[in-house]
This record gives sequence, structure tokens and C-alpha cells, in this order.
Amino acid sequence: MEFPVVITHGDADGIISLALFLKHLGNSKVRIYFSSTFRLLPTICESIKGGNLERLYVFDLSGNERVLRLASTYDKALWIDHHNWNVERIPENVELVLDNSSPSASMLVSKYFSIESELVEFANQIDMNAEKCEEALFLRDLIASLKWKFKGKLLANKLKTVTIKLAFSGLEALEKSSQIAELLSEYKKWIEEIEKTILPKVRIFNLNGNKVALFETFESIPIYVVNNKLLEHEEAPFDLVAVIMHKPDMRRKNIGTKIELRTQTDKNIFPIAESLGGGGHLKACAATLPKFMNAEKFVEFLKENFKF
Ligand SMILES: [Mn+2]
Repeated sequence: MEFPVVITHGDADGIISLALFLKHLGNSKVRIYFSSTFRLLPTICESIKGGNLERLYVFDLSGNERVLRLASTYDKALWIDHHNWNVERIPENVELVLDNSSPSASMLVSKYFSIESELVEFANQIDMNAEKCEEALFLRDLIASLKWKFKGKLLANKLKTVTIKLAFSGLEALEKSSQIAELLSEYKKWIEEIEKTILPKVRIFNLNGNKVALFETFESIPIYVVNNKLLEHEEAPFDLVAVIMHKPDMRRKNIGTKIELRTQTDKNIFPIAESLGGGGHLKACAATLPKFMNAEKFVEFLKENFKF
């Protein structure tokens, strides 16, 4: 029997979804890929190159008809997600469990496999940016700090280790680690420096009756840091918080742009991400562009596309 393949979102919800699935299996005999909606198609292709095409599981990732067709290359695929998307045709060997009213994919995974765990509540809190308990904050910071410190294969290995520990040793094992404590304090120092730049650098303006806060950066920073800091702004809450992150794209030899969108007022901002070719949730979504889009260009785009 070959190991099944799991492709999951490389964030807290995706990691907890996978941990719950490993709990269900009772072991960690799976081939794991961490991915994002933007990289999903190449990730599935890479997994296919791995050779074993019996069973595929996809957690916490938006799909479309094309990627579902690609997933159907496997004998059987199970896809569990809570993002805002839908397809007209689902290949018959792909089972799609899609509920965009669920606060997390982890919750859907726990229901599907009847696995009860406190981790579900942490995933709900982190994914909704409504962290309340210390455990959820710890987990959020741990994953953010690993993404800050490591890249590529090394990062994937670190995330795998954390996932397996969550599944079989519990959060306490991670909380006790002195190595993790050290990483977290290093990460928090960096966050403190980033936080200082947010309020002086943010641009606030009114667009078709909507209050917009725009933050542009060449660093890759956790979106919750910006969103939470902006709640302290005297003009908060904002209908739209947009964070534009530029990142060199080595393969295309240009600068790519990731635009993260949040609302602090219950506004449905999803159509903005959608018209940029992105997606996500109604109140938290994003788009990744394979080209450079600066703040001025984005504001022009918003003027046309944010009239609701
Ligand atoms: Mn999620």
C-alpha cells in the first residue's frame, strides 16, 4: 500500500486540518505538500510526478474546474474546504466537501472524520482573526515565525514536524520547547520593528464612500499584524484594509505583487479579490499577481472596482 497524498494550505487552518487527518489515520504515513491557491496547480502536478496516484486529499484550498480535473487523475480524491468558490461540474471520483459558512476547514475535517479536538477551536479563532485564547495566539505566532525564518523545503519540513507534534503529542509539547521559545522571541522583536512603521506609512482615503487603509511594503509580513495595528488608528474601523506586498519572482525575472484584503466593517470585499483573479473569503481575501502593481495603480483599479 502506497502512502496517500495530502495537499494542504500552508497556514494554521491547513496545518490543523492535516493534524486532524493524521489523528484519524493514527499515523503520519502520508506524502505531504503545503500549498496555496495560487500555487495549487503546480503543486498537484508535482504530486503526480511522485508516482502514487491512488488517493489524494486536499484541505483548506480554493479550487476550480481545471484543478478538480487535475485532481481526478488520482483514483480517488477528497477535497475539504471553506473558501468562497464553486464549480458546475465535479469529476465523479472527486468528493467535494465545501461549506463557506464554516469558520475553518479544520472544523469540516473534524466533522467529516468524527475527530474531536481542541485544535478546531484554535483554527476557528486564527482563521477568523479573532484570537482569544493563549493557545491560539501561540500557534498563530509559531506558524508565522517559521514562515518568517525558513523558506522552501526547510520550511515544509518544519511545518511537517509541527503538524505531527500537534497530531500526536499535543500543543503542550511545542509550548515546552526552548528552541521554539527562542524563535518566537526573535520573531516578536521583528514584529515590533514592523509595527512601528505601519501607522506612519499607511495611507488613508475615502473611495466612493468607503474608508480605505492602504499599506505597501517590499517585505513579506503577516497580514494580522497590519490589520490589528490599524484597529488602533484614530479613523478605524476601515471598510477595506489593503496590504500590497512586492516580492522578486526569480523565475519570471520580475517583481510579483501579493494583495491581501481585509475588512473591519463586515463589508463584502470578495469581489475586489475576484476581479484581480484571486479569492478567499467574503471578509478576508487575496490576489497574487505575476507582475508589479504599485499602490497608485491599485487605487486606480479600486476606483473602478470598489463602488459597492
Ligand atoms: Mn482556512
